Amino acid sequence: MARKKIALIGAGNIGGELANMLVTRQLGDVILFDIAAKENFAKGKALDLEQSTAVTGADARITGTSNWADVAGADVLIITAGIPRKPGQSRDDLVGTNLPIIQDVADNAKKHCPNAFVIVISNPLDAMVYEFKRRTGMPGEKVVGMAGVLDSSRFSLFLAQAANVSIKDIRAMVLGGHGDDMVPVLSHCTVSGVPVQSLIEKAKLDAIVDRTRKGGGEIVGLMGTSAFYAPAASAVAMAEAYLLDQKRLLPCAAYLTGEYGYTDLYMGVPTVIGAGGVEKIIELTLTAEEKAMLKASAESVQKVVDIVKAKA
Ligand code: A3D
Repeated sequence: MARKKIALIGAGNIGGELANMLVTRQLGDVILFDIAAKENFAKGKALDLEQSTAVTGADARITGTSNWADVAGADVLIITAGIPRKPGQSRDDLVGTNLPIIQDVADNAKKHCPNAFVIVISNPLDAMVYEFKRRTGMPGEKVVGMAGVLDSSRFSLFLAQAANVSIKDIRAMVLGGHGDDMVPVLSHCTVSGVPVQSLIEKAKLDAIVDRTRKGGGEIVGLMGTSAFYAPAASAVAMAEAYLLDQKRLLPCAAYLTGEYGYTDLYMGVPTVIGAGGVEKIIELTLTAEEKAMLKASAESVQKVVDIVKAKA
């Protein structure tokens, strides 16, 4: 069987780490695409990484390019094109800069790889993935946003540290929009099936929920730019679920057509990802408090989507 083709649109911090992880896991050949002004940067990163395969033994080709023709026929497209946050900025502050970028990427993706499974990472996430789907007309099951896996990974780490248990045993999910009012779902959160509320006291849990919501900002504050290791690992988990038909249950920004009472909106919900893309959206039973938080989060997403719609 021919190797799969995975195109990374944006060869910056997340793009580079994505390429490294995808190649190390031998999930396919990788195209690192960036704008013409950064073509040599993309080519250099690709060459550096390809040279590492002599040491790691990974069988994969890595190509740096600014030519969309090289992306043609990609099986998976992961989009990080755009600018990241700086300290003091919210994700929504990026909409003015990143909207025309996502529109440019959408137009080219529609032309060159209309059958790809698309994972959008650019912020403001829920609005950017909405615009990508709207502009390309691609089916909802083939266009998802990465945020829930990352937000859940932050939530899981803080819970594992507080309970002093292995991170492997944490089952935790964050739903809703990828903003500071995201919804860490405590009612479905366990340590290998043991409800987390029975292991960690309420005040500590409240602090963990708060830290999770501000988890992206914490890293921007420390580094002056946004996170890239955990975001890349999260998107690789999604790409791998699709490429290997793993049918993993992962929280992703998915296109809603009535689920949880929302229509024509992208928001983080539990999904099953396999060879069909988003094969299923799981509707959890939420507490009244969680439902109210989800409503507030959906309203925040809708506000940014309305800005996008007005400019589109
Ligand atoms: P960065 O290292 O700046 O890389 C972005 C790359 O995109 C740069 O190399 C740009 O040249 C490139 N680019 C700009 N315009 C285009 C275009 N039209 N076509 C192709 N490439 C282009 O940023 P990063 O990798 O740290 O972050 C990328 C995006 O991901 C930002 O918008 C972040 O806010 C976002 N992000 C999202 C999450 C989520 O959980 C959703 C987490 C972390 C970062």
